[in-house]
Amino acid sequence: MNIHNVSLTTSAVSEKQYPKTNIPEIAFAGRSNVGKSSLINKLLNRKSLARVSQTPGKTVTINFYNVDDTVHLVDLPGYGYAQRPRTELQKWGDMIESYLRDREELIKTVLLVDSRHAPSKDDLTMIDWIKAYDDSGVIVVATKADKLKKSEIEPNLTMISEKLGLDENDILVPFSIKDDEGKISVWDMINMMLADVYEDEDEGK
Ligand SMILES: Nc1nc2c(ncn2[C@@H]2O[C@H](COP(=O)(O)OP(=O)(O)O)[C@@H](O)[C@H]2O)c(=O)[nH]1
Ligand SMILES: [Mg+2]
Repeated sequence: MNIHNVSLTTSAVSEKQYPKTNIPEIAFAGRSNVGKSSLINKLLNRKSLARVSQTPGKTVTINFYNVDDTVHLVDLPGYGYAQRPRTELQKWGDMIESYLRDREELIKTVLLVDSRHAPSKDDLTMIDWIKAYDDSGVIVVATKADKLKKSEIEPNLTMISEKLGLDENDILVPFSIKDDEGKISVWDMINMMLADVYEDEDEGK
């Protein structure tokens, strides 16, 4: 994809603030610090459009990045951060669930997990949630692949795939911000999904 104009459209704390434009959305979910913002920056060739934080957690917002009025890449609030007060957790859950359930523009939620570790209990809950609202196959991105030795990548992907219970409809790809391989794979998938959406729209005309 040739990217021309990218901007943060909205940093939403509630549904009312979600963009009103009807551009398809690809959302990125995963625990705090897994690399969601870094992946979005990498996809968009931007150093710090999406805020990459050293101290994860804090505000619960859904951030929408408009790419050439063609797609919104959506940075969902992270989970798995221990010191969150209960009210915050509740807010996080309500926000994510209503977004996954009700958001018409959402065409796919991509789950990010750390390529070095077994998925957490929260990751398993998240994939169940994603599957509950989309039965067309999950895309899982295993982040920080540069932190593994080359020989560790395949065995780790196999382990992650087993733990998440992935099947032939699901896709698991390694990703790193240090090279362009993962970026190309993720863009290929996004472009395929967008082609479907825009093709259907054309047919509907
Ligand atoms: N080595 C390496 N570090 C990464 C990668 N992706 C993210 N990080 C680092 O992981 C930390 C958390 O990243 P961030 O994008 O803020 O995670 P988020 O909380 O999921 O948005 C930052 O210090 C990033 O620089 C990667 O592919 N390789
Ligand atoms: Mg982030």
